[in-house]
Amino acid sequence: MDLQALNKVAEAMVAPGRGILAADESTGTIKKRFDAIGVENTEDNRRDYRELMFRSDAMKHYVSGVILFDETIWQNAADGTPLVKLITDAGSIPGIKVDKGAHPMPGFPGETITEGLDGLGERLAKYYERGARFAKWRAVIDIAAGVPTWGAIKANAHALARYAALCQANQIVPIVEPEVLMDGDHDIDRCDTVTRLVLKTTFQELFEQRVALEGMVLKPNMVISGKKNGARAGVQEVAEKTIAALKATVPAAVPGIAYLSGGQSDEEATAHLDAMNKIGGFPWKMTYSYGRALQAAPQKAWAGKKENVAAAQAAFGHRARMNGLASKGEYDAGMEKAA
Ligand code: 5MM
Repeated sequence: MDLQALNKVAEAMVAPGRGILAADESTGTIKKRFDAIGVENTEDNRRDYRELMFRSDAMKHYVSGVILFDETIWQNAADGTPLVKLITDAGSIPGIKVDKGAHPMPGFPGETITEGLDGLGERLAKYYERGARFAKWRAVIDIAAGVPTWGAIKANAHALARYAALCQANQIVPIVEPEVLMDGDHDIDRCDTVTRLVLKTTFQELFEQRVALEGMVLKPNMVISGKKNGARAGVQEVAEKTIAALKATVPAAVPGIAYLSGGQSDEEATAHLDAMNKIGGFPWKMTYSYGRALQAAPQKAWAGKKENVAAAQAAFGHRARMNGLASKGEYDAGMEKAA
């Protein structure tokens, strides 16, 4: 393992002003997104949609890396150019989602364990050959009555650490994503407690599996109220509590934090990232690795029609620019209206 080279990639992924586009929706998840805009979930439509983002100007300025799904990394654009080449030509880094999804965890009702470790070394070597320089694995931790349990947190953290070690052995930077869901009715303090335990456990497992922290990127949830909570915390409280939780659990050797949006609205996700960077005083770069919060607007603008490609690229460019500014603490909500 060449740690210096891994660190260089990790630093580039979280470079100020840029962030990561999470375009790694599996076929089932992209179907849900396409259903919402009345688009048939065919291989060509998935390709056309992703191609329009990868060809957009925003890629050159605000997108440090793209997380791809297995189908996409092997796909060519309509003119035969590999989609991976469109990404590298834009100066962005191709990445790959390598987990095989969160599955019900036997003996732990209501909880999941992320699978995909078998044969992962060989898969990583093939992805590296195709151009991937980072990977992603997502563990899913729900909050509900009696959940999460210690057993599920520990098993998911262990799998994340095994995955991260395999990535580094194959010269690929692991994005470590332990996502505490915001789907429930819990308050922000419950999210705070669970997030701290999950992060603490994850870093203990990373240590035990000898993962070099300088060669990874953390993709956590923010500390935030559940979506169904009647009295959701405001932007400043989310920013302060997220920074405090991370300072207490994430070692300074990690180059950067790239947050997931987790179901926040576009503007909420941008405002939270911006508020954290305005506060500052932490040892890591903080940026975005958004899926829904970057893509909801372009999907709506595109609606599967060729004549809407420019409008979709503009919508994507706007969100990417807003988040790029937020990664430097230079965003202002007024910019949304102005645009
Ligand atoms: C883009 O969505 C990714 C997951 O797709 P699957 O559910 O099909 O595996 C997801 O892992 C994503 O990368 C992160 O959760 C962040 O996305 P959001 O939408 O939360 O920012």
